Amino acid sequence: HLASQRYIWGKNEVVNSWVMSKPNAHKGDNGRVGIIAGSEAMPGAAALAGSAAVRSGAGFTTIATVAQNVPVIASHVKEAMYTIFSEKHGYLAPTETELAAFMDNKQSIAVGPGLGRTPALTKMVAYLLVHFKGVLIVDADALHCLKECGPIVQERSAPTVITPHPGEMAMLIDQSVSYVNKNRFEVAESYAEQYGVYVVLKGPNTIVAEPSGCISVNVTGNAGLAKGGSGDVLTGMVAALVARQRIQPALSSAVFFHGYAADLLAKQRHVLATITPSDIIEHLPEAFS
Ligand code: NPW
Ligand code: AMP
Ligand code: MG
Repeated sequence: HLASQRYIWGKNEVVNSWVMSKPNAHKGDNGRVGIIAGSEAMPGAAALAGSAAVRSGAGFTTIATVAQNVPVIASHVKEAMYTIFSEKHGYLAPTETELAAFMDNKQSIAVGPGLGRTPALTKMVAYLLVHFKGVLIVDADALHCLKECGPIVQERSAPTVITPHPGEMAMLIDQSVSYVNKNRFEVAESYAEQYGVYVVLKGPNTIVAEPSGCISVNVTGNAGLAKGGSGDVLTGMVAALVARQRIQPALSSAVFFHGYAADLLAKQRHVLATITPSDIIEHLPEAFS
């Protein structure tokens, strides 16, 4: 059956639903966020996601990555803490003990940016799906493990969010990218309902589909976001917002602000190709204001 409700998530919806941090809040109240990201060849994805989480208000951000990445990432994301996971050939291969310790106390964990696709990643995603009780955000390479994870996706009782671009969505449903692009509402809605997950189907006019069938459509963003790393930034923002607000509106608002920062930059720059994902993070304060 088709969605009971479809709506545009615009500026009024964002402003009216926004939950301000309490004046007497301490860092623990602002959310403990985990980011599992990066491999030897892709430290930038972890830096972008971690930096975006910090800039979006996460009280504590901890990045789990390979040891050799920590100095380079930490020089960009000074506010984050770091967990070094075991690795194999430059890719993360954590033990269950390492994963269990990392999950402890976190309201949200994002897994995927820059991890590469390895058998160890499938084990890691399966472990998180079964054992993590907070909001799990599955992005990028981690999305490629979901089909192999089977029924544990549906069986999970804590919330799961997936953030595929159209290429990743096509892979998940064994269809072509053009099929996804022609049927965006139906694809997002039916996946969300079938698997009981929140689907953030990216691309111009990103859609957020809830397991209940509700769908919101984003109206911000522009082609300045069409650059490697934009999605990694969004993942960090989503992880931060869901850690301290209700999952919806947090998802729709994260998508709104990501695009709104790009729109602010577009007004200043005119040449969209000069916008970078790092610029998006720098313009988040202006966008949030
Ligand atoms: P084509 O060939 O472009 O037409 P992949 P990925 C297709 C990390 N990154 N948007 C596309 O088709 C990520 O976090 C690290 C996008 C192609 O076949 C991941 O870990 C960075 N793609 C890893 O790289 C910065 C679309 O889907 C495939 C599409 C791989 O992620 C970059 C691409 O998907 C990057 O974020 C659409 N609208 N429509 C870093 N600095 O460390 C169709 N496609 O192979 O999963 O590649 O998204 O780059
Ligand atoms: P990813 O492909 O994972 O790096 O994610 C790309 C991000 O940039 C998503 O949030 C997309 O919605 C956004 N994006 C990419 N291209 C465009 C575009 N032409 N217009 C609006 N948003 C875009
Ligand atoms: Mg991506």
